[in-house]
Amino acid sequence: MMVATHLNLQCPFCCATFTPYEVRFRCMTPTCRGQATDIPYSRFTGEKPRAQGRILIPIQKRSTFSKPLTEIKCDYCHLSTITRICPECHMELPADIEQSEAFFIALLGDTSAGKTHYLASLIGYLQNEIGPRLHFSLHPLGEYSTRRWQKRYEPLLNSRHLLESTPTAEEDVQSSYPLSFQLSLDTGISKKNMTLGFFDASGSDVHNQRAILKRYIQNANGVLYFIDPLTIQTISQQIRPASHASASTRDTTREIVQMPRMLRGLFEQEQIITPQEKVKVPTAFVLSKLDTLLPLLYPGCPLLRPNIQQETIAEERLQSINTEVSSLLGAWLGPQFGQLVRSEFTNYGYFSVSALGSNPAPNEHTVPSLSPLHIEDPLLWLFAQLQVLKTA
Ligand SMILES: Nc1nc2c(ncn2[C@@H]2O[C@H](COP(=O)(O)OP(=O)(O)OP(=O)(O)O)[C@@H](O)[C@H]2O)c(=O)[nH]1
Ligand SMILES: [Mg+2]
Ligand SMILES: [Zn+2]
Ligand SMILES: [Zn+2]
Repeated sequence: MMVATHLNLQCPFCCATFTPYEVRFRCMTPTCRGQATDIPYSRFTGEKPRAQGRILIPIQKRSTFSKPLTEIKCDYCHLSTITRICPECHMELPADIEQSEAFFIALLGDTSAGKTHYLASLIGYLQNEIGPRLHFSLHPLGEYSTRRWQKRYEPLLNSRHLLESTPTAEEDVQSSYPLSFQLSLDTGISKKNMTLGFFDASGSDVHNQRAILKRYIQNANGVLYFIDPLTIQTISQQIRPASHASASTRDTTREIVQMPRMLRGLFEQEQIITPQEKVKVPTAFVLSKLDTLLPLLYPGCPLLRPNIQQETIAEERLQSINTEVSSLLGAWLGPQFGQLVRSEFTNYGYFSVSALGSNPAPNEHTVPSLSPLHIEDPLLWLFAQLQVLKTA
């Protein structure tokens, strides 16, 4: 029998929860003869099975109320290891997992809504602009996340390459899991580490309400729901002449209006809320591709004002953006959308962002420059709701 403990740990890679007594170890001796293929690891990463360090399972004697082990001896090479791994996915756990809180954020929305470019541009902006101002640093967590980040996201920042549409979870198992970062907050006297995991869904999985959303919804501490303005007919009709042909001809206005109900349904399905309850997880409704909307905004609109560099989260500014985007969506989608959001969610906000700063020319694979607009707003709002950083 496992010794019960109040402290449950959560894997930053696969979101499994377990007690410290269930943690496993990996022998790291390069010459150890106990190496073997690791099926759970390759199932998780999608990599071909290969010989890896031996998995060591601590045996906790019944009725011993001892502390969980911090190191263990390999039964093959007899050398000690302190490398702890998740009992489910076998990924190496951060050494300070007991002290670092994890926050998972689900990026949802239809195909091409702008989720992946948003995430890439956001991380770059947090690393270079917001982090130094709010005293934190951010990096992909471990080698696995670093590889995923470098392959699927970083080309936008390094070479202004447009990114590929996210594969469905069936096409690529990685889409089922969060992309995790370590956020280190400098509190003056010490450093506070936390994990930030982003579920970047394939729009097709969201649209078809695929089973993988289960993991997203069950673990999300916050939701960023993206709305593509180019799929709202009242908008695309007004901006098409000025923008490129990429303005979609598909009118999904009706689907967008019904979306709060669909999203709420996912929470109900996972029994996170009862049919009588509203969704409590903070949810940001994000109108993407703000650059294409600029010609439609009136002079003095808060969305036209650049964000002022501040050392705190400016809640007043976020509030004025919220009011503005809410009324723009009301004008473009009709009053039903706002009404559905009010009746299905308790904690929500409206935002508008541009990940790129300009509309990419058709058939181009790169953007001439990367100048995001209001990119940090929805995340800083979520941070304030989740008390990730101190607010003003
Ligand atoms: N004008 C403009 N276009 C953008 C912006 N961000 C993304 N796009 C365009 O929208 C397309 C789709 O963006 P993605 O980020 O791949 O959309 P997604 O929501 O991740 O799509 P799926 O992965 O297929 O679900 C991109 O190829 C860009 O052409 C933006 O900030 N402004
Ligand atoms: Mg994507
Ligand atoms: Zn795991
Ligand atoms: Zn060994």
